[in-house]
Amino acid sequence: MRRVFRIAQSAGTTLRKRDDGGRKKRDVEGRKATPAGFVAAAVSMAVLLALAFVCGCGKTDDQEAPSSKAEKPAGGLPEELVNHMETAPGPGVTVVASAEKPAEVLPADFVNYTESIEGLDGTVVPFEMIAVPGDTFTMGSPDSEKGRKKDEGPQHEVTVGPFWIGKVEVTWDEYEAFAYPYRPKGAPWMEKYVDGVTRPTMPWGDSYRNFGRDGKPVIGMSWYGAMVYCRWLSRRTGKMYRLPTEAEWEYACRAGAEGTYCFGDDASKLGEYAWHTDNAENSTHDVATKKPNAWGIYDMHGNVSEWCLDWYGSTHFGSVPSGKWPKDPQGPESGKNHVVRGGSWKSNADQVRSARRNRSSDWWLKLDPQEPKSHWWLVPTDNIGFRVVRPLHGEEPPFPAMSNGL
Ligand SMILES: [Ca+2]
Repeated sequence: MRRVFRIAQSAGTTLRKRDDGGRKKRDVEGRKATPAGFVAAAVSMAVLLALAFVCGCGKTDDQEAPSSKAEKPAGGLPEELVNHMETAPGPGVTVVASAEKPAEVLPADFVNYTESIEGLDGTVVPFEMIAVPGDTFTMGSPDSEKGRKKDEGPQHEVTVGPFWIGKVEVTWDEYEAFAYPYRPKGAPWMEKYVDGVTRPTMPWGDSYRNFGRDGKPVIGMSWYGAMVYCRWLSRRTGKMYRLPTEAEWEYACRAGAEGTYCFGDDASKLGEYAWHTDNAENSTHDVATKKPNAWGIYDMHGNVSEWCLDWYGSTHFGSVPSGKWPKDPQGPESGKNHVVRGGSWKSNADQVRSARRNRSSDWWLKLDPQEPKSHWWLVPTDNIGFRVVRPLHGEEPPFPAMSNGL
């Protein structure tokens, strides 16, 4: 018998910068939490409560919200590298358990959280992570789906473990905290900022492509640049961040929906959820200015396409017999190009579908006048960005070899 329960509802967090001139002080206040709630679907209340108790999520609307304070991240980092973290109740994620596949018992601190890093000139740059309990879902699209490409099939069931994913695409504020933390101003930056992590050279041409900077998703970085950012963020925070696998990305995009988009099949609603070619007016847009999906994640459809961890393989979905996919599957062991997902402001309605797959392309290097080509920036990719995930389990991916950035 399949049993369904809802573990939590969304909550909001507001942050305030502390104007004390100090770069190490962060202040978070005004947190608002909505008590967790349950939705029973076709099960008895007794079964529901028992299952919720086992999973440590046994709060009702009449009870207090879960503890909002998490322990400071460990890792032996110096105080100035330990970032403030504030947590909030998790998303409205439906977890399905069965006798054959019991739901994983998630730790109590597996909840949404906001973390801050130091941005340019000592500014505080918060970013929010959404807790997504793992589950089994159907990856790919059916033959009947409008706009479907052959590489989206065959559909296959895969299981992903629990992870957090960025509520929004990585912004310029976040990426430049990594890329250019030591713009020379006569300060002794050597002692303050050198941390052993390689960083991008300046791009050729205008980084922002006349789209603007504040609130906008970072664009134009190579897959290598996105990977090294994740490595830097991991060292900076004491938590392991990486790019999402293609399976994690599609699971988070769908947010439980099996149709064409996260909101169903009705393309007439797409403008409510996505910046794409019909409404973007040839530009990226501020993140989180369209509706989120059911799990509170923004811009999975459109705005900027998003790098994934995996190599692309056009026939990869058919490479494993049905029912034999390992948990947390990844793409081919090697390849030439990496996966890009979600479509962008340049994409039409078919190209921003949940199952749509894209990949880097050799021509992305051709407009770079530099020799050798930059492995940090790809000149034509004014529509490519990324978001980070933090898996609950698993090891950090190997540091990527210096590559052509694709
Ligand atoms: Ca996107």
